[in-house]
Amino acid sequence: MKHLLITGFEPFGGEAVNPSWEAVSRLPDTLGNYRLTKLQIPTVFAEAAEAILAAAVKDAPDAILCIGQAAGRDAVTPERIAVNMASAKRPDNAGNLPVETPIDPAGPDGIFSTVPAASMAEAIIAAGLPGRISNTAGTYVCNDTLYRLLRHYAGSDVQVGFVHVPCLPEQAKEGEAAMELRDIIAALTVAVGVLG
Ligand code: PCA
Repeated sequence: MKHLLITGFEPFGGEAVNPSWEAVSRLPDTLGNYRLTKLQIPTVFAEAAEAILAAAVKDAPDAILCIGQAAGRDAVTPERIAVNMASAKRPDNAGNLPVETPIDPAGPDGIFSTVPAASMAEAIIAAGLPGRISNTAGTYVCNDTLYRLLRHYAGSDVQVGFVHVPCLPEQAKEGEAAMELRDIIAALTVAVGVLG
């Protein structure tokens, strides 16, 4: 059986919950070919990726899938690419506020995810759930985490991916998109099923 390290973020921006961890923490311990290790990570630039790499050293995963909240999105969105840019509009949970800062001055401008993001989106849609490929993970902590992991695992067999999920109904402001927790869990289950 293969091993998947799957992560969700702690709440940030004054929220009480983060749907990514609410969903990840409720996934079963095995899914398809994979045994799952679930990890909650800090919403802090660089530290989130460091926490994942520390966990990965202990129990070498075959794949790493990070899940994050994307307020305003109306679908579960596998990310195609991470960009070498950190630019925040609000401080992270440690007070960091990078503006127009390269994540790694020696790194490439962008790095494609190494999971089949487009197939994941198609599978979510085929399951009757809202799904869509995303071509930007933003320039906040989620993109930073994906970029650092992809850079670390470049050229290795470890697959690295990221899926953004909508807010929960209790978080969404008037008129803002949201998705029920059970649907987010179902979509993530489908996404994991697409991993080889
Ligand atoms: N979403 C933020 C960081 C943590 C999270 O869940 C982001 O999209 O960068």
